[in-house]
Parts: sequence; structure tokens; C-alpha cells
Amino acid sequence: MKNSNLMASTLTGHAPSTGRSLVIHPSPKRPPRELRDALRTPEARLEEAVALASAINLEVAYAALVPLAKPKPATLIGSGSVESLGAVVTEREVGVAVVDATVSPVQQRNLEKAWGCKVIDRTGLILEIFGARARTHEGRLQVELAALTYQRSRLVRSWTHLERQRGGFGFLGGPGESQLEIDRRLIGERIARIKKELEDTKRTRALHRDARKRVPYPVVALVGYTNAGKSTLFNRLTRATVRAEDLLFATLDPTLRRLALPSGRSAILSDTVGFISDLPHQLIAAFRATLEEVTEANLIVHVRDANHPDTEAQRRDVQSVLTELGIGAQVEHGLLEALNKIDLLEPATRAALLGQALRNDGAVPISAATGEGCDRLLSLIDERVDGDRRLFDLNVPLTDGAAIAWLYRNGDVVSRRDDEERAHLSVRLADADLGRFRSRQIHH
Ligand SMILES: Nc1nc2c(ncn2[C@@H]2O[C@H](COP(=O)(O)OP(=O)(O)OP(=O)(O)O)[C@@H](O)[C@H]2O)c(=O)[nH]1
Ligand SMILES: [Mg+2]
Repeated sequence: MKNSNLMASTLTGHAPSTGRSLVIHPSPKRPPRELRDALRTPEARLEEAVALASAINLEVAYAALVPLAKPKPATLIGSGSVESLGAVVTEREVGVAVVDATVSPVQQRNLEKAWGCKVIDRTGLILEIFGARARTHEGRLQVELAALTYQRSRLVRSWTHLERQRGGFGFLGGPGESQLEIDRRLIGERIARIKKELEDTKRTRALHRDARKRVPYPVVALVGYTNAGKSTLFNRLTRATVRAEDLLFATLDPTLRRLALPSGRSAILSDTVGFISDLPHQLIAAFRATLEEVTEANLIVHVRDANHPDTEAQRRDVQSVLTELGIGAQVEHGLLEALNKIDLLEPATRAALLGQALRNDGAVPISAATGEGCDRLLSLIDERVDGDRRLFDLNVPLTDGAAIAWLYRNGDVVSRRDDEERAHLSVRLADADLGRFRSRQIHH
């Protein structure tokens, strides 16, 4: 019972599911050099933060960019901003302030005190959304794990902060400290229990996947930035009804359906969780399970919102997460792009996009809403999806000429780069052949 209370306060303690909110995006005056060529503007970031807040039914009463010359250790933003925003909080009866940045526990507490309302940061907000959206048992476990990990890191930090403040005056230590210790222990125990349970579900899922592998259906995974239209496309292609809504992160759990291809073959289509920029690291780890479907896919279809002003920045975000997941080879050579929402484009932009697409069979303009272009997408999927073969990145010592030759003979080498010692190859191979290759390497 105690533990479930802990859970409830983790996921709902920061913000009520409804309420008036204020959303700010602290933005440096001059973006740091490495970000200067990023396409995303502070305005677009603020807009996304507002959309995220709306995704958990927060009524956004006020949204603003807050200049950030130099982050203040105590409050992140400058005292002038703290004060003027405090007035807004009172005036508009704001219950939750969303600060679209990473806010330390100390800063959070100070801002809450100054404003007299709850404060949550970007990670907290995304956790709230994930908590509200997770449908399956496994999805909920993953979100809880991420939330607890986040909470524990904050407890640890705020605790050491108190220690430091108190210096050597041990006698000042009050009951608060030991309460934190208890919380930490409870959280630690709960985390261990969830991890074990997740291991179990993972094993079950691996069994299912093995069973599926015996049925020789290739897996096609839809990936993309949140709200790009993955679920809408999934529904159109499989004629299923999966929740498709104008909500960020409408889908959290992997959804699989059979896909009938024009050639008469079948594939399995997988709809996945949407990506977002600056996805908190704890969440990437927690959603590895959802993305497992992606790393195992024979073909990845990147669904893009062609009508979004930040469509290029979104594309890079998605590709860098995929690369982080260890499927850089797919990203470089095997990805199919579905340029979605062309029904919303200006006629000129639309014509240009359709013209380019004629010369490029790696990108298909479509509208998941109207169905335009979806037949062409299906036939490209049909062409690309190659039985049970997948793209792998392999490194082979240049001295092992026989192994390299074996790969050329048994696989389809898509690219090769040699350095002093090794050949780095991207090879399309059947899983069974990869196994054969690996054991061959061990025996040599
Ligand atoms: N006009 C238009 N709207 C579309 C199209 N495809 C999707 N939408 C809308 O875009 C919104 C998001 O669609 P979803 O299919 O839920 O997007 P998603 O990528 O699954 O989003 P998450 O699961 O939240 O990551 C919905 O309001 C859809 O109706 C399209 O081709 N044209
Ligand atoms: Mg979806």
C-alpha cells in the first residue's frame, strides 16, 4: 500500500490533471555556438512546451520566453523574471508553472516558494504525459521506473544539498533528513521490484518474438517525431483503429498488426512511441522496450510531418535517437521516409515536394489522412522489405580476408569503410547467417 502511494505521488504529485498553468521557455540571448545552426527557434520550443502542457489537460493561461543571460544557481532565471512571473501567477491564479528546461531540485523549491505554486520542469512534464498515456502493464511499469529514478536522483541531490548547508552542525539535522532516507530506501526497493518484473515481461515478449520469427513475416516499424502521424498511417495501412489524436505522445505502447503487401506477402507493422527533442535520458532507457521492436525491424519507415516548420530539426532528432539505439546503418542506408500531411501544404511547396520525390525512392510524399501516396508507399515497403534480412554494422580485421569475402558472398554489402586495422561494413544479412558469421569468427 505504501508503495502504491509513492507511485501516486510520483506521477500526480507534481501537477493536477487539470488546472491553470504558466509555461516559460528560458532561452539564452545568444545561443551557444554548437546550437547556432540548429533550425529550432526559441519560439518553436515554447510552442512545443505549450503543446506538451496541453497534452495533460493543463489550461495554459500564459506562455512566454524568458531571457537567460546566465543561469542562476538559486532560481535558474533572473530575479526580475522571478518577480514579474510571480505577479502573473497571482493575477491569473496559476496552479502549475512549467519551466521548459532542466531545473535543479533547489531551483524548483525556490521558485515554488517565490510563486506559491507547483513548478515542474521538462522531464517532470514528459513523465506526467507518459504516466497519463501508458496503457499496458509493461508501459506503466516503464513509466513508473523512469519516474522513480527521476525522483530518487532529486532526493539524493536535495539531501546532499541540505548536508552541505548545515555544515558541521549535526544537531541541526531534523526529522526531515531521516524521512528522506526512508523515502530513498522505499524508492530503491520499489525500483528493484519493477526492474525484476520488467525482466519477466521482457522474457515473455522475447518468447513471443521468437514465435513470430518462426512465422517468416518481416517487421516494418513506423518511427517519427511525436504527432507526425504514425498512428494515423498505421490505421490507414492496416485498417485498424489505434488511438490517433492531436495530442503529443498519444501512443506509448507498441502496437503490432499484420500488413498486407501488394505482392501478396504479409509483414508485421509496428506503431511506436513518438520521439521528441531533448528526451530525458532516463526515458530513453525506460522506453528501450518499445524501441526494441524498432531495433529488430527489417525495415524502418520514418514518418515525418512535412508541414511542420521544424521538420528538418525533427528529422535530425529522430535520426540521432535511432543512431543511439545502435541502428545507424539503417539510418544511413535503409530508411524509408514518409513525408506526411501533404494535404496541408501550400500548392507550390507541395508541387516541389512531389517533383523531388519522383527522383528519389527513399522518400514518399503521402497524406495518411486522405490516403494520397499510400499505395506508392506500400509498394516501396514491399520492394524494400527483404525476407528475413536486416542491416548490420560489422567490423572485421583487414587481416581476415576470408571473413570479408564470406560477407560479400553471403550478404549484401551496402557500404564499406576501411581504417588502419579494420573494415567497417554495413551488410544486409539473415539473422541465421549473422549467427553463422559470429560463430565462424569465434572459431578462427
Ligand atoms: N491534415 C492531416 N492531418 C494528419 C495527417 N496524418 C495525421 N494527421 C493528424 O495529426 C495528428 C497526430 O496524428 P497521430 O497519428 O496521432 O500522430 P502520432 O505520430 O501517432 O503521434 P504520437 O503517437 O503522439 O507520437 C492527428 O490530429 C491526426 O489527425 C495527414 O496526413 N494530414
Ligand atoms: Mg501515435
